Amino acid sequence: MGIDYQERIPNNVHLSDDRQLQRALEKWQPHFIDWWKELGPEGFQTKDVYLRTATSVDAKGWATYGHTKMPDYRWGIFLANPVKDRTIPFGDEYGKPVWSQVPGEHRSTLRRLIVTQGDTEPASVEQQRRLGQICPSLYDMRNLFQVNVEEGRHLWAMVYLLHAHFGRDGREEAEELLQRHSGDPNNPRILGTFNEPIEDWMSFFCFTFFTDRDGKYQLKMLAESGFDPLSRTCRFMLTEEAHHMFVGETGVGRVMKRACEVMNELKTGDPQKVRDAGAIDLPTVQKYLNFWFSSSLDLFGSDISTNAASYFANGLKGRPDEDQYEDHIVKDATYTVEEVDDNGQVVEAEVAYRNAMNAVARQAYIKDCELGVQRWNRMIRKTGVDFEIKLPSERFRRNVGNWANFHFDLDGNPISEDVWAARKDEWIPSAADRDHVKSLMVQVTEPGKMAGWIAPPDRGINNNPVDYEYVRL
Ligand code: BYC
Repeated sequence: MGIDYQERIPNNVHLSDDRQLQRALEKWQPHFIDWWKELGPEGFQTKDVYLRTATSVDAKGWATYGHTKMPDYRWGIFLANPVKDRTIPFGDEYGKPVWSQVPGEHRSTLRRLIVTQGDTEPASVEQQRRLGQICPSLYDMRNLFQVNVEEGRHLWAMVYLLHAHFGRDGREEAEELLQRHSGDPNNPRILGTFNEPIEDWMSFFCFTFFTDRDGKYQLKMLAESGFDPLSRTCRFMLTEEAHHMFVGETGVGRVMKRACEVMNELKTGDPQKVRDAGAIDLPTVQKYLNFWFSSSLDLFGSDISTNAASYFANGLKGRPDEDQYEDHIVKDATYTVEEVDDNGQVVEAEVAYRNAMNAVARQAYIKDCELGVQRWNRMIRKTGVDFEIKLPSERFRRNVGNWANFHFDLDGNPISEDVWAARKDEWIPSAADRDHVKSLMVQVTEPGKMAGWIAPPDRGINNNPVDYEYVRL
C-alpha cells in the first residue's frame, strides 16, 4: 500500500474517504506543529537535515532519504498491510477473527493502553530537546533528529487511533498528549522514565539502548493485539524502532571505544586519567547503564498484575513474539516469580501465569539487553582493555514491582537503606560524575569531526561517508 503524499496528512488509510476524521486530524495538526516548535528540538528548526521518510510500508525499501527541515517532515499515518483472515493470536478469544473496530467492553482499557503508549512518544522528544546544542558531531545530530521526528510520527500513530476509534474522548486524550510534559511537576508524563531529564549524550545513548528497547517490547506485545488497527500501527512502528536502538548501542559502544583508546594510549587503567584526557571512563559508563537499565525495567509494570492478566485474557495485549509459545491460552499454567517475604527474605512464589505477563515480557527484554552487553564486551576485549560491562541485578534500584520499597546492591543482595544511601554514588552517576560528563558536552559541527569523548562511527548513514554534511548549518 503506497502512501499518499499529496494529502495534507500523508497516509495509507484512505483518510480522504472519511471527511469527519480528516477534519478532526487537520484540526489537531497545527497543535502538534506548535508543540513541536515549542518543545521539540531547540534550534536547528530552519536547517536542512538528512532524514529518512517512509514512502511505503513494505518490508523492503520503505524509506527514502533527503535533506528536509524538521517542521516540514511529512508526519502522517502509516499502518502495516492487513494480514488476510488474521485471528486473535492469544487469550480467551484465541482463534476468533480480529476486530477492525473497538469492542465496546474493551473500550476504556484499549484507550488507556493507547494513551500510555502515545504519551511516551512526545515525552522522549521533550526529554531530548536540548541535545542538538551539545552534539558531538553532525552525524550524531542527524541521528538525534531522525529519532525525534520518528517519535513525533509515533505520536501521530496513536492520535490517529484515538481520533478514528474513540470519538470525543479520544479527541480529548489526543489534546492532553500535548499538554502533559516531561518533568512538569503539575502535569507530568505518565510513566516514570519519561520524566527523567536527559541532559547529556551519555544519557541519550543509554535511553535509546534501554528505554527504546522497552518500546520495542511493548510494541511487540501490542502488535499481537486482537484490535487490528493497533496491531497494524505497531507493526509499522517496530520497523522504525530498530534505528533508535542502533543509535543507542553504537553510541554507548563508541564512548567505550574512545575510553579504551585513551587507556591504551596512556597505558593506564586509572579512571581519573581517562577523565583528565577528556573521555568518559568505563566505570562511569557502567553507572549510566545501571541507572537507565533499572529505570527502564520499571516500565514493564508490576510482576504480578491483574491488569496484564486481563489484557491477555481479552486478546488486547499479548506476549512479545507470541508465536514462539506453544500454549496461547495459558489458562491454568503457573509461573515462578521471586519476591520478598514478611521477614525480608527473597523467596520464590508460584503464581498464575497470566498474572505474570509483565514479568515474562521483562525477562525477554533482559535477555535482549544482555546480547548488546555481550557485543560491547567483545569490542572492549578486542582493544586489549581488561574491563567487563555487566547489567545489574533486576532487583537493583526498582520503583515498580516486587523489588520496589527494598534496597539491593548490584548483585541483588538485600541491603539496608543506610548502606544504599552511603554507597549509591558508587553505583549510579553521582553529581560529580554528571558534572564531568556535562563538562565534555561541547557542540562539534564540522563535518566528519568528533568530540574527544566519542569514537567515530564505523560508517555513515545510507552509504554516505562519515564526513557527509548530515545537517546543513
Ligand atoms: N511509571 O498493573 P501495573 C516507548 C502504573 S516505551 C509510572 O503494575 P500494568 C518509547 C500503570 O500505568 C513503551 N506508572 O501495570 C520508548 C498502572 O496505572 P493505572 C510504552 C507506572 O498496567 C522510548 C499502575 O501503575 N508503551 O514506546 O500491567 C522513546 C498499576 O499498573 C509504571 C507502553 O508502556 C511506571 N514505570 O502495566 C519513545 C505500553 N509502571 O492504569 C517511546 C502501554 C506501571 O492503574 N502500557 N505504572 O493508572 C502498558 O501496557 C501498561 O500500562 C504498562 C503497565 C506496561 C506501562
